[in-house]
Parts: sequence; structure tokens; C-alpha cells
Amino acid sequence: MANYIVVATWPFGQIAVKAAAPLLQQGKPALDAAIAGAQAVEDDPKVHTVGYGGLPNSIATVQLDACVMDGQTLACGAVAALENIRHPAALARRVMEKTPHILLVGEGARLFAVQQGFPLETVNTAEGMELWEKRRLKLKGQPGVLPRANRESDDRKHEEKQGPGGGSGSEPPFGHDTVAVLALDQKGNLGGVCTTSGLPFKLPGRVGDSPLIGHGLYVDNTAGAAGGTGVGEEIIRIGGSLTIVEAMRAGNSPQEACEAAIRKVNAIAVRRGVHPAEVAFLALDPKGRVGAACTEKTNFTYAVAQPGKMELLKATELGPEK
Ligand code: SD4
Repeated sequence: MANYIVVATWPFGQIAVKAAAPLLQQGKPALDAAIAGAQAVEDDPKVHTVGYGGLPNSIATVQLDACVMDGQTLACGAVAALENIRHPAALARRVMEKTPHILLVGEGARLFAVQQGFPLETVNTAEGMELWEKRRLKLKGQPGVLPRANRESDDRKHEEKQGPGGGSGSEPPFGHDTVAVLALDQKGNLGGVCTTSGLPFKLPGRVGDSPLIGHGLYVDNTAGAAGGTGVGEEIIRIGGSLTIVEAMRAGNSPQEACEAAIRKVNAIAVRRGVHPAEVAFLALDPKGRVGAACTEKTNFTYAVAQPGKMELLKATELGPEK
């Protein structure tokens, strides 16, 4: 039987693994499958935190962030604060393949997209704008607020019932959610993608962890793959994904590596007075073992597809050490 596995963050990760698994089944490379999975989420207007229909920043503009990484060659590419392009993950791949660079931002990234034949589109949707406007009135124009401040009790009730992302492909809560997709193909290669519209109401030009190699994503066939979601500032502060991959290289399982990274996030969040930090990590090693952990009250779930099986699992939640 074919031997592959693909994992993706949050309940809408099910959309990603459903799109990616058939490609892995056909023997396609991990990176192709991960990008196809991520793109299915980018295209879904019901997912208001990734790609088309993502929630805008403080000036009502949707700015998208994404990166991709190939575990065999360590080739990687990324785009950040990208406007008017629906598929930032595919564009990140073009940066990887067609330029000597790794990260293009803002207007430069958009110009490169046009040169590469990507259509310029309005990625705001009426529904996304309506949600944004509703919350803007409640926030009274405070710019750049982090998810906890963005959230309302209705989001929390929704999450208590269904978890963030709100059931398969349905309405996610307002605060955050990124799709990180990690795949292991039949040849034993790892590939990964991280794509997001970032924090709603972020300041224009704000870049989170998601397009930063080593932070929102890191993939290396010789150690493993990891992706992050949650408050990007707290993930960047510990170099989240690279920390996890290096812990796997040192002999830890993906689960142990994710938990160690969350303990580190927790300790720093307590020190800085921002606990709970709202961070989650997902990891996959070259043997196909999966790990996932999150900070308290994050209620992080992730989708897993492998031959003959698809599941939505709940991550281990860790509070600060007493
Ligand atoms: C960011 N990490 O822009 C992203 C947002 C996110 O769950 O993942 N939210 O900071």
C-alpha cells in the first residue's frame, strides 16, 4: 500500500488534506501536494483567515503572507504583505523557483506576481468586509490589536462548541487561524506550506511568522517538518518551527519537540505578562510520526490524512509550569 501522510492545521485543514492526499496517493511530490492543499483553503471564501476572503488589516486592505519549503533541497520561497493576489503559496513557490531570493514583500511581491502571469484580483469579499466592519465598530478604531483583544464572547462560545475554525470548512472565529500543511510523499520527501491573511486589524505592512522560514514553517528531510499558527509575534520570538525541527534532529519525537517549544512560549509569555500566548505547533518527522501542541485555551485541532484514513485530532494543551 502507498505510504504517505499529510497534516494541516485547524478544522479547515481537512479541506487541505482532502486535496493533498490524492496527489500523494498518485506518487506526486510532497511540496506539490502541500501547495495544492493550501490552495484549496486559500480559494475557500468561507475561510476568513487565509487567501481569498481573508479578513482585512486596519485600513480594510487584505494583505496575505505565505511560504513554502522543500525538505530535500531546503529550497524555499515566501511572500509577505501581498495585495490583490489570491494564491500567495503558489507565488511563494515561484519566488523559490524563479528568483535567487527567498522573500518578496508588498509592492515588489505584487509586481513579481504580475510578471509571472498571476491575475490581479480583489481578494476582499462582501462577507469578509461585513465581519470586519462589525468588529471595527466594536474595536473603536484601535489599530494592530492582537487576537485576544479582537475576540468576543460569541467567538469563544463558537470555539467551545466546535474548536477554532468551527467544524469542517465552516466559519472560523474572528481572532486568527493559518493553514500550515506538512506532507511526506511516497519517496520519503517532506514538503510544507504556511499561508494566511494574518491577524485581522494588523497595521498595514505588519508581517507575522507565517511567511518567515524557520518561524511559521521549516522543513528538512534529515530532521522533520514543523509549522506554526497563532500570534505570530510570539512564534517569531522563539524561532518556532526551526526550534522544533532542531529538537527532532536532536532525537526528540515530533510530540516532544512541539511540547518543548510550547513550554518555551509559555515561559516567555508569563515573563512578558501576555499569557496565554495563543500559539500552536504541528510537526511531522521523516518516519511519518506526527506531533501537535498548543498553549492554554487555544483549543487547537489538526487534520491528518494517510492511506485509507482521515481524522481531525485535538492537540495537547499546555499551561505554564508551576
Ligand atoms: C500571524 N500566525 O499572522 C499568523 C496568524 C495565525 O492563527 O496563525 N493565526 O501571526
